[in-house]
Amino acid sequence: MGAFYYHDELPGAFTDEHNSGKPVSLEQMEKIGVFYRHFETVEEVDVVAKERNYKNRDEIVLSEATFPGGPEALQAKLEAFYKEHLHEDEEIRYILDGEGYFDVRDDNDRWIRAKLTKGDLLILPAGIYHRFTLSNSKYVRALRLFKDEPKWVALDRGTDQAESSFSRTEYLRSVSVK
Ligand code: KMT
Ligand code: NI
Repeated sequence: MGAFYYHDELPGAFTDEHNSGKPVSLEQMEKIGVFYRHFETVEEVDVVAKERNYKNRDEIVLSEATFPGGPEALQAKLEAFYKEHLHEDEEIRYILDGEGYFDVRDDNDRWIRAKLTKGDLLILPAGIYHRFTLSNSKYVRALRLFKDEPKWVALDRGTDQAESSFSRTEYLRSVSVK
């Protein structure tokens, strides 16, 4: 089941839990445009996929045992996922096994951490600043859903490309009217 809380902003490995003890409600997540559901079966995910017109999907596995290039290559990949960025499309993930942390910025630019485990579906809107990491168990298997050709290029915060992107402008407009 998903857990949502403010990141403690304390030093330590980014794969640590970093739970500040300040929970965040699902209403708060909705206000910043984040969609969350827990589903026992992939059939239930299929219903949402149909409603939202996600026609395609693939599977991603991140684990020290199977990552091409071994643990060092996985660590490098994790560091890339953990750089604050946005995408021009939604980021849609359904956790099949293992666990991971998605951090998203709230409306005051503070990090909210979503701890996801098996059965959790998370949809990040296009244009929201976020980052991802595995937990210390260093293992996740997830479905990635998308509409057509996915635009998964990460636009890093602080670049003109991210700040002036269509998705950023639209995202800020959408949360301002909520
Ligand atoms: C991403 O884009 O950050 C990822 O795909 C992370 C792994 S999905 C659980
Ligand atoms: Ni991303």
